[in-house]
Amino acid sequence: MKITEIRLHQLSMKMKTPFTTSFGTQQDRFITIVEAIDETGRSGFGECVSGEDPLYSEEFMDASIIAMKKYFAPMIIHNEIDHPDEVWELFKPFKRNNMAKAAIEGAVWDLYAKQNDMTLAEAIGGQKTQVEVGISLGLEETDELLLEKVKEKVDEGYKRIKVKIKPGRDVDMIRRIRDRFGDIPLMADANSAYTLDDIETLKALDAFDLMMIEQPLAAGDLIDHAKLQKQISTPVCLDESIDSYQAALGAIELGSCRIINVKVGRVGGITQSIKIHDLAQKHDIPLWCGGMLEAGVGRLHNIAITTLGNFTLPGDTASSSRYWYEDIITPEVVAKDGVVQVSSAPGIGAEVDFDKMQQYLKQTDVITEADVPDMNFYN
Ligand code: OSB
Ligand code: MG
Repeated sequence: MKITEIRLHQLSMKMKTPFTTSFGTQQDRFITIVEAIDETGRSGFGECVSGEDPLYSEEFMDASIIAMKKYFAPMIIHNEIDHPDEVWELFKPFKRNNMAKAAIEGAVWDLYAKQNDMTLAEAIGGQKTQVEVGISLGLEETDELLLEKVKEKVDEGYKRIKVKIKPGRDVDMIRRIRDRFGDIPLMADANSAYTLDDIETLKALDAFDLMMIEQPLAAGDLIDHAKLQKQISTPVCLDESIDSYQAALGAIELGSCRIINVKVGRVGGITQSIKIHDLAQKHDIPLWCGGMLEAGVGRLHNIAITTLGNFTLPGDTASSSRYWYEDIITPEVVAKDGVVQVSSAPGIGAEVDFDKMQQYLKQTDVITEADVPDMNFYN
């Protein structure tokens, strides 16, 4: 395929409610929608999930936009591609910047699927026609407020409830949720807020039969996570730590986790996600798809990857309306009783609605052949 133009639509979207994790609170979400256009004028879409600031990981949106404009978009325009798996190889000279790489690669995957009249799920080899989803609830000012949110989401039928924890907002808060809601499928996400010095707190969480504890320790701490997993019965799930296929391999070999949260952006795209999927499957490590407070395009990519067989646990991809007053796609993503139907329309399965997107649009950068720099790594 020949991609002649890439557009970077930069959006500022306000979430319905603020979202608080152990690393901060956010309500404004800056999102870049990547549109890759082929010579017939057909468009494929990807979404860059980088945060506004480098708090979740080292990537942040301003840097991702530069990386896409300067390196990844020109590289795609300069090269003819037969299959989206080639994109990761093309990008290889450039280190990391996984969320920027994944956003461009995602647009190529969508375009490839549309050119071949397939759904994105079919293009990546997924079989499911519907996927199960849970919900991720941020920290609230008080436990009472969180309990109200949990009630609302249990009533809406989400397949599991994930709550954020941090030191001081952990054992008692989880106990209150268990006391109130009995044996609902419940898990906790620490976003790296603990160290092995907190072992007694982490052991205390074993009493609550959590499905898993997500990323208790820092991203680089595969060895400490392995030590922790030996001392607690709750399965450790890694999120931030799994930033590559190699990291997944390391975590599995060291016993750092029993479950992996796959985020397409964090690992550098769909091709890498499939590689990690196949590795985890071989080692009986179940997967689920994590969320990054995505707009509709990213949400649809998440659904597509979840159709792969080893995504056996409910992911974070809740309804568009849980985040946005109006999403940028038609139709929006809807979870009913914790189940999202996989669209049978080609590619991501919904239209990017430019009328709806207009209200959020701050800037569109257009990259064409004229923007391909004369540098030897482009050969
Ligand atoms: O750790 O999973 C996380 C949001 C932003 C950054 C990191 C995380 C999250 C979430 C929200 O938990 C998931 C979602 O609903 O999109
Ligand atoms: Mg997480």
